[in-house]
Amino acid sequence: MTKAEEKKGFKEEVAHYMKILYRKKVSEATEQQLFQAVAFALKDDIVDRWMDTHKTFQEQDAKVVYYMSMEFLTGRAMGNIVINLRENEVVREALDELGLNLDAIEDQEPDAALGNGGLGRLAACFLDSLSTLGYPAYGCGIRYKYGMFKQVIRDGAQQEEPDDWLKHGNPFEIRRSEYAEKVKFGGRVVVHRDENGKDRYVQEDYQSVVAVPYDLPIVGYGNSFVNTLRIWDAQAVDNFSYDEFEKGEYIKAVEHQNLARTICEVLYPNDNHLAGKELRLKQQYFFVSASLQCAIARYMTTHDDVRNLHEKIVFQLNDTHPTVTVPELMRILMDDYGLEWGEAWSVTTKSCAYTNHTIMSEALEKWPIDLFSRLLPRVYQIVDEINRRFLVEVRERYPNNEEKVRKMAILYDGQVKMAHLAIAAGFSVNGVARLHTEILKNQELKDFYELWPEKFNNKTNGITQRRFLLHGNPLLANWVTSKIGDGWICDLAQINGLSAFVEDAECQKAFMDIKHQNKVRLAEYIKKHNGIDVDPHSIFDVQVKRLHEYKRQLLSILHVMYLYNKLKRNPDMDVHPRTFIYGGKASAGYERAKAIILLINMVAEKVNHDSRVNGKMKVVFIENYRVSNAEMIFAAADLSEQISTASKEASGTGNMKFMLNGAPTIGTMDGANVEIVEEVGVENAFIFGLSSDEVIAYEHNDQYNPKQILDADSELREVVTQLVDGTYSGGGSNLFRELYRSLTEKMGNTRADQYFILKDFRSYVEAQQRVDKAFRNQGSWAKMAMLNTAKSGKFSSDRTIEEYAREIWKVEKVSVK
Ligand code: NBG
Repeated sequence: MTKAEEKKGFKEEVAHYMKILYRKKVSEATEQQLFQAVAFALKDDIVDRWMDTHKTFQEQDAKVVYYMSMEFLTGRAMGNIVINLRENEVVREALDELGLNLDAIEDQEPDAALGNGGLGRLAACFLDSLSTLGYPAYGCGIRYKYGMFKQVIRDGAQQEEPDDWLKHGNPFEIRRSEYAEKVKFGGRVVVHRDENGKDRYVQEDYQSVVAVPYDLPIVGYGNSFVNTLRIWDAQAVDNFSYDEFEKGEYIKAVEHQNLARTICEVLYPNDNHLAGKELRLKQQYFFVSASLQCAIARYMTTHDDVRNLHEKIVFQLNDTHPTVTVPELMRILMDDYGLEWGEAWSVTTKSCAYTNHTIMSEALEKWPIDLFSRLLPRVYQIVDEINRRFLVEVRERYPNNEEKVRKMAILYDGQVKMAHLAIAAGFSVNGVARLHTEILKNQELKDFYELWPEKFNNKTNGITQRRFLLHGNPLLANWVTSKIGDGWICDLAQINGLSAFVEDAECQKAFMDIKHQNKVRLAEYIKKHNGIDVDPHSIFDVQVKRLHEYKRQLLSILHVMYLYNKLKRNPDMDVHPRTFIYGGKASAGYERAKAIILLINMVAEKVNHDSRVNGKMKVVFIENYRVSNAEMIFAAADLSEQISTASKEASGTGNMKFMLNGAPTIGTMDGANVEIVEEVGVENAFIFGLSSDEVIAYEHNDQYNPKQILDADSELREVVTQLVDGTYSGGGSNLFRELYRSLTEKMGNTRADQYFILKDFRSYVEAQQRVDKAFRNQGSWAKMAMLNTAKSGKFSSDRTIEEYAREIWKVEKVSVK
């Protein structure tokens, strides 16, 4: 087909769907209707490939990865689909000819925000890579009715509004009611002896819901390969149980309905923190049980012995959230397929692998045994037996060491420890950056590592360059392609080809021009959304990520306050103008994180209106940070703030997105920063602060004394005092008192300044001075920025997925003609 024919065909399809969906002509449609019709036209292209992909899986009897995750932060789909189908030009021009603009239409799509932060976004990047590389996979998750809340800033404070992302319907999804599964909760377990004298465990008097899957296509780049993200919705059994109703059990019948209604209602908005709520455990079991039943049923349509399941299926557990996969798989294999314990254990332990994403203790999942056993009585029996057998093994290995037994037990102290269960049953345990994996092996999971060193391995995270460069930064993407060809799109290692141009003055200029244009684009966004004028010539110093104390947004805003004090005293101080840009959500119940947002906004209010300094510094908090505006923010950043307390950030992935877009890192030696610095060279980053070993040593020896630091540093003392002297709180002293106390006092069991903000302050200030100096030499800055892009090859999620595929999953690529 010629391009003209393709465009004609596409326009006809849009007109066709406009008619079918809305009984309208394209010229009469609303913007949302245009989005829907264009989406359906694209879906038309996708579905054939999707069917072919699945036919090929079947024909080749391919081994399939099931990526089990409570979160998939996919963001918008349309732009990515257009790019991956390689129809960008055709679609864009066809729409142009209709007087429409693809970008404006893309803007009509709500973000699919079925995730909190890095963990959910990683899952989404992984799906993109799995499809692009041609690995058969299902993402398995929940179709939350309300995704991550919408953040609104009122009077400087965060407020949460529901994210009704399905309001207009999701044109890309397909409801597959024929694959619905029943999921049971509560009741009790009874044992029946069957005709062969075998005990059968049966759950009775339970409540149940029907899990209905919705499939979303995950389109690979340029390869006709389409995997499936299968997210489950809950429905009441039989809509309303008239049986129960007639028996007078009206309340019970309504309870079933309510269970179905609540289970998929909302994503818990916690990042690196355990919610610990009964409903959360229900969500976990709900999607795990449905996904497993479905996966096994699918396997059994073409195989006859479930004992070989692990040859064709692998379940990757994205953190401990889906760990009930282990006992649920055991249950299905034993109770539904009649396997003996040993047989079922053999299959389970060959098919489950676990990824750890954090060492933060408040994120480690532990469920009270009474809750767990009440909600999942049969599953609990199985966990109990796994624990019993596991402890036999521990005692054999460490005789007379009950301390070990206590530390390692899956059931202890009235709790079910999900990480221990995942490690005991998984054949692989991985961390998400080299440093993180080392900390797991030598500190957090040391006992397990000593018992099973062979299970432990590292898989450093990655990001998809298709979304975060090709889609998010088209100017730079085109320029890179003009220099080194387009091989980088599917093989990011090739981007190292740019290294040859970093000394070239013309290339430096071109690179910086593109950055400038992207900064202008962001400045317009800020003007529109915040009403603030920012200067695109200033340094765009950016910290966007979830709000969390360990990520230390407080450290950077204290630095802003410090700089402001200095500039007020000396308005002629020689600093390059800066725009400090923040964005990120705080979990709705996390008061301290919310206070930090308020502080940032109060500082912004003051600084931006102070004519003595606002030519040199501005502070902006971008409301409702999410995947869609993130793409634009990364493209416009000069400096990437990655300043977590060393040892606390498992990997980070934002750090990689900034690097790819040519922003050097100011950061600690934490998470994947370590590997970023290794790739780009320490001279092309701004490293500061305690090392992870130093932090861990302080945590053990309890020798850290923040008071001493404050006593010795009057400028820092001034800044910290400003938290409570009314400088930023309209004269009142209470708004930030709690923050102040967290820095200066021991509170309950937590040390004063537990994240070493005061300790690292001076070294951070000094690193910021190096940034200021470096930026003034635009030639050498351009070189540094370009080198960041050039050396980002390692951080493609394609590389990460290749490692998972080869070293953990043992899956093969499949090609679809
Ligand atoms: C997060 C870590 C990040 C990491 C992502 C993805 C959790 C529990 N962990 O450092 O904090 O990049 O996981 O691995 O959300």
